[in-house]
Amino acid sequence: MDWCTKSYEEANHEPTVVLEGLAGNIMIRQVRPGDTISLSAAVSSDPDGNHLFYHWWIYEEAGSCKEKIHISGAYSQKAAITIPASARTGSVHIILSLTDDGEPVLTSYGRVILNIT
Ligand SMILES: [Ca+2]
Repeated sequence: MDWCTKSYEEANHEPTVVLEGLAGNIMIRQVRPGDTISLSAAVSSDPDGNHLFYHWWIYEEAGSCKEKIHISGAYSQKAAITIPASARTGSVHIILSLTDDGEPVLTSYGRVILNIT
């Protein structure tokens, strides 16, 4: 609400999520069991020049793959996940929470949907 009462320069603005260099915050990829998938949000930015904090996490309720999946580099600009070789079908939804250190703190979200085929 600072946007309403303060000038642009005084208010904090939410970070801009950019996944894998694409202009967008949702990405859908086809993957195979055993694949290792690289995730990058390195070109994301903040209009105020704030420092950014990255957190990649799996939104288990949204996906249909029941295998346990580990994210390496979950708190980095770049992360990776490996699809278990035992996974035969289903989807994995990965959320990126991108949080700035402005006042107030603001978070933007990106989503990567992996369809296992
Ligand atoms: Ca900001």
